[in-house]
Amino acid sequence: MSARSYTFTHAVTRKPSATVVQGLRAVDTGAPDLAVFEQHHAAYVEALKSTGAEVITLEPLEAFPDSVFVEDAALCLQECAIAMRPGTPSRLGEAVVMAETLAGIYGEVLAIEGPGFIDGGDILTTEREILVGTSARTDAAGVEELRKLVSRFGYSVRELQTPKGVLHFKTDCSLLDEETILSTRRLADSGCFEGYRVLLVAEGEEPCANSIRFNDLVVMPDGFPKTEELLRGQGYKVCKIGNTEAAKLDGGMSCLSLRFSPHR
Ligand code: CIR
Repeated sequence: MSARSYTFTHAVTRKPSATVVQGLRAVDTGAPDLAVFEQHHAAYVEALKSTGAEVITLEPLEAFPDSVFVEDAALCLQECAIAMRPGTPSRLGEAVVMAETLAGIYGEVLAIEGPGFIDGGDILTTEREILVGTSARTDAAGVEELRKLVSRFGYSVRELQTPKGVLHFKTDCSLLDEETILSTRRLADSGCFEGYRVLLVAEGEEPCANSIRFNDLVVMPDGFPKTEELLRGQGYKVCKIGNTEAAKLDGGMSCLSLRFSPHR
């Protein structure tokens, strides 16, 4: 049987909207260039498609500047899709819109109702468990509500802490295979990946910790040659995608898609 944590038949993405220039950012390094963002996004979609997956690309949502980062709006598992409750006011409505899209695929969509908050970017689903980092966007009540929803399907949820000053848990780590996690040193040093094989991103290349394993590919941002070499040396098939524009809004490879294989 193939690994459910990185074998996917489907992905959902959303094109960046013109309002993406107003997207949230921790540090202002200038607005993203929409045309370049669109090119990067198209290359990303093509990479996912090249693995044989069906990629649904939704039209831009002008009312939500950060809606290109679809990952935060939902968690998709084989058994169910769950609309998240994003922990920043300007993004709450994205989950409602995404729930409608996912209902068309899964039939029914569960939802985090609150009072807690949880962003998809704080959730790393591995073969054996679901890791959730509390952060400025995700709180303990959100994690507890998720735990209750997924326990009926046999998933165990482990609450961890996203490092201070880091937007999301997955800003600093990615799943590479059943037993391997790519991580920054600052996150791995917390001991949260005990029992996993951990590959550390090269010093100075921390932003590429946000990569994704999607079927046979490891999709990583362009411009991190030492980590790329490490991954290739370990036998992974690497695909590089430009990420300069999403990075201005603290976004990366995981943020740009929801990845799943629905069991209908
Ligand atoms: C935000 O601050 O919400 C967006 N500018 C970036 C979201 C990145 N998403 C992710 O890490 N999953």
